[in-house]
Amino acid sequence: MPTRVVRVKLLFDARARIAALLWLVKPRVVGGDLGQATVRVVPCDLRRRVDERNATHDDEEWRMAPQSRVAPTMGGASHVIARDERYGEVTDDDVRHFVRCVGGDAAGVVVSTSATATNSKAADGAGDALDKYNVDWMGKYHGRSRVAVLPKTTKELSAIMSRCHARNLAVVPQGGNTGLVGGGVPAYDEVVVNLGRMNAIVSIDEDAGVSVVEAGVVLEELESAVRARGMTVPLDLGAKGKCQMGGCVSTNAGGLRLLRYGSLRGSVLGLEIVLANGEVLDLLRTLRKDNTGYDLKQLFIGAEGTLGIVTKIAILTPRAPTNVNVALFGLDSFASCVELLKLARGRLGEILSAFEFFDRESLDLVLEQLKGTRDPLAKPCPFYVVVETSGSVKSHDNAKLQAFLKIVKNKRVIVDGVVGKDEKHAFALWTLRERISVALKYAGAVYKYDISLPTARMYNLVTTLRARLAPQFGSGVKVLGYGHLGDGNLHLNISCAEYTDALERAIEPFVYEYTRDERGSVSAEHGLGIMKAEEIIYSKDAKAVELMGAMKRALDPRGILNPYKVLPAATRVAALIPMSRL
Ligand code: FAD
Ligand code: 2HG
Ligand code: ZN
Repeated sequence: MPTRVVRVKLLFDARARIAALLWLVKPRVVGGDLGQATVRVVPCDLRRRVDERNATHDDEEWRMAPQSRVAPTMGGASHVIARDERYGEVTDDDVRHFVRCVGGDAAGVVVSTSATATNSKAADGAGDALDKYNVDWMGKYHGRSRVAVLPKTTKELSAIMSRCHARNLAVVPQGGNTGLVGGGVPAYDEVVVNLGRMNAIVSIDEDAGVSVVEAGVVLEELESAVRARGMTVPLDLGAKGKCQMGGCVSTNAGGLRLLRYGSLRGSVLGLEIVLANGEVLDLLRTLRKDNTGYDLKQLFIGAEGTLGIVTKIAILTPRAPTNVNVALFGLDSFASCVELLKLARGRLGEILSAFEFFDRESLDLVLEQLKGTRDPLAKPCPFYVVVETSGSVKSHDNAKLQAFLKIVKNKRVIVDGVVGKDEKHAFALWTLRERISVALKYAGAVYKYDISLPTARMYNLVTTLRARLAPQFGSGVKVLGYGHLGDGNLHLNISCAEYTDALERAIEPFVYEYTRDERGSVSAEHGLGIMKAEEIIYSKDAKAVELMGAMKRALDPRGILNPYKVLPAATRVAALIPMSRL
C-alpha cells in the first residue's frame, strides 16, 4: 500500500482537512509423455490463489497498474460518457454522516488525500488513498471518487444508503475489485461502498451442505474454511485470492468449475440485500426447494450492483471430491479440441470436472511473462486442452481416465499429452491456463471480449479477427483465444502496447456484430459493466432491455446504484424518475 503523504498546504482545503483527520487511522486494505503416463492421484485443491505463485510479477499482482485511460468509456472510443448532473456531490457533511453511520470508526470511511479530484496519481507521486478504490484490476478504468465507505454491518450499510438516497448521491458497490468490465469502480465521483469489512463466515452446515457468508468474504477464504470440513465451493476462478463472494454473486461469475456444478444461480439459495433507499430485503433462506412465487434473489444475481447491494449469501457447499486428476493435451486443430470434448463427455462422464482450452499464442505469452512456467510438451502445438477429473473412488476414476487416454491416443485426436504426476505438476499444468489473464496484464494493454458462441465455430472469430487486424497493425498486436470450451465460452483477448482509438475501432463493433450474427452473448460471464452497457443490444432484444429498465426503476427509481453500468444510457434515463418529482 502506498505511503500517504498529507502536505501542509492541503490543510487549507476542507476535504483535505477531513483526509488529514482520518489519516491518523490507517484505512483497512480490503480491501510426459502420454505413452508412459500413469494416472496418479493428486490432492484436490490444485489451484491456489494467483498471487502465491512463483512468477516474475507475483509481488505486483494486485498493485495498481499505471493509468492508461482517463475517461470512462462504454465499449468504444466513440462512447465517452458525461457525468449525470442529476447526482449530488459529496460534501463534508456527508462524510461526517458516513463516519457516524459506521459508529465513528474512522477506518470505515476513506477520503481522498489529494486536494484535487483525481483519477490519476497525486502530484507528489505518492498516490492517493482512494486510488485502489478508483482504479480497476487491469488499470483500464479510472474513477474520481473522493470517498469510500467500508461498513461492517448490514445496519451500517443501510444507514449509509439511506443518506445517499436522500441526498441523491450515486454509489458504486465494490467487492475485491477484480472485475474485468469496469463495473466495480466509479465512473465519476460515485461513493464507493466497499464490502471488504463485512467478511464473516456466518455458518457452515455440513449436514445440509450449505454455508452462509457475508458478502465481503474472499472466495479462497471460504474455500479453505469449507475444505477443512470436507466440502468445497462450487465456484473457482483465477481471482479467488481477492474476489469476494458478493462480487461473484453480483457478476454471476462462471469460472473453472461451472462444467461440474453449473451456474452460480443454481448454487445460491438465499441473499440478504440492502436496497437503494437503505431498506433491507431478507431473502436469506437456506432451502433447496422454495416455489413461493417469483424467485426475487435471481434478480440480484448478475445485476452487477445496479439493483441492490448484496450483504449476505447462502450457498451450496457440496462434498469435496477426494480424487482429482489433471491432464494437458496438445492438439493440431480447434476441431480436434471439440472432438476431444465430445469424447471426454462420453467417456469420463460424471467425473469430468473441467475442460479448458488455450491456443499457442496464449501459451507463448504465459511463458514469456511468468517466471517458473515452462512448455509442457516436447513440441509446440497450435492448441492445448486441460482436462480435470474429480471423483471419490480412486480405482474407478483412474481406470476411466486411462481408458479415455487410450482412446484419444489411438484415434489420434491429440498430438501429445501429459498427466499431472503429483500435486506440484498438476498445479503447474493448471497455471498455464489459469494465469493467462495475468500474463496479459503484464504484457501491456489488453482489449477483452468474453463471448458465448456455438462451440464448434467458436475459434473462427479468433482467426477472422487476426486476419482483419494483421494488415493494419502487424505483429505488435496479438490476438489470443482461450476459455471454458466445455461451457461454450471464448475469451478473446487482443494484447497491444497501448490503447488506441484506431485499434478499438478495428475491433468494435465488429466483434459484437459477429457475436450477434452467431446468436451468441457479448458477455458470457464477466458482465456488462461500463464497458458493454451499450452493447447489451447485441445479445438482448429491445423488449427485454425495456423490461430490465422497468426493474431498475422499480428497485432504484433515483438511479443511484452503479449508474452508467449494465443498461444503455437511453434505458437508464427512461428508468429514472424526473428530477422535478424527487
Ligand atoms: P468487483 O470487481 O468488486 O465488482 C464486480 C461487480 O459486482 C461490479 O459491478 C460491482 O459493482 C458489483 N458488486 C461487487 N460487490 C457487490 C455487492 N456486495 N453487492 C452488489 N454488487 C456488488 N470472472 C469469471 O466469471 N470467471 C473467471 O474465470 C474469472 N477469472 C478471473 C481471473 C482473474 C485473474 C481476474 C482478475 C478476474 C477474473 N474474473 C473471472 C472476473 C472477476 O474476478 C469476477 O467477476 C468476480 O466475480 C468479481 O468479484 P469482485 O469481488 O472482485 O467484484
Ligand atoms: C478466465 O477464464 C477469466 O481466465 C479471465 O475469466 C478471462 O482475462 C480474461 O479475458
Ligand atoms: Zn473465464
